[in-house]
Amino acid sequence: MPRTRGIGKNEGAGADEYAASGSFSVMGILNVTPDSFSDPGEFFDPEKAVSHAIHMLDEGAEIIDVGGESTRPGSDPVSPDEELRRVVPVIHEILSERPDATISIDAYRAATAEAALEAGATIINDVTAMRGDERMAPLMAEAKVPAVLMHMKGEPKTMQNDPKYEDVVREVRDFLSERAEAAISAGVSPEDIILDPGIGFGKTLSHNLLLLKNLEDTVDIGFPVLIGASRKGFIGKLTSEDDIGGRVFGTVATSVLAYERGATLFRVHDVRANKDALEVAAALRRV
Ligand code: PMM
Repeated sequence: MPRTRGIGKNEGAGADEYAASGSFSVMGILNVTPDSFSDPGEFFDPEKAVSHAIHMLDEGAEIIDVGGESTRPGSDPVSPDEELRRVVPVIHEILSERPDATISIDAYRAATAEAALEAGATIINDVTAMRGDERMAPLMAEAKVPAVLMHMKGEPKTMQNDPKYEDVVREVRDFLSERAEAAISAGVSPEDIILDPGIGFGKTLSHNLLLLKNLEDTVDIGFPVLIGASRKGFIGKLTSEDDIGGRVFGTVATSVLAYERGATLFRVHDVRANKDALEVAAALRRV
């Protein structure tokens, strides 16, 4: 079970209280996978994964989001055992090197999330918003840790095949409100709920832009909002940047624009660049 509650700098605070503080947290992405779109195989080796996590903590990440299954468009699921083999030792090792690190587990299977919590993770990041495994809602309720509920249309294998909405902003807002209510009915504390519009998950370029532009609609639901736009395809389209590592500048723009609209958590690959930009944006808000 989790050793600490709360996110990032605010140890002990609920997610809601954290948002009210006007601060932000950078969540560094650690994909322990051979096939994620942005860093394919780079951190599949556990030693490399741990040293990258330490690097991101040194760059100012408040949270490390550890995932063992790629959710890139077109990807296939991995077996539950394989997912566990990838993430659990890495979480143990990060915490043995940095006992104060806050670890989030990027998983939709309750068994994976539970094993990660036992290994010391203290946040659950579920891209299916509890729809991928019926045991996830009771686990979130029992574990009493912050939980990210994300919008996704369809599933990773096919989600980018011509996604359609009548009104993407309204549909994503309605979905996230409904999921937050479902979590509360299952016993999750409202203070632990974090919402995420799911940039790139069953969305075209214009869907992603509309969601970012109208992010206040997601913020107005009343929970802290996480944004995960880092290096995603729509940034490559806008900047004509095929090299995924070259999408950092576009990513930084999305972070600052999302912060201005009320997001407080930023799931990114390039911690330093995003953190510096967000520090400047936060200073402007404070003056
Ligand atoms: N994106 C990816 C994976 N997990 N979790 C949340 N909450 N939000 C996201 O946008 C998100 C996620 C896919 O991106 P990656 O392959 O770079 O990890």
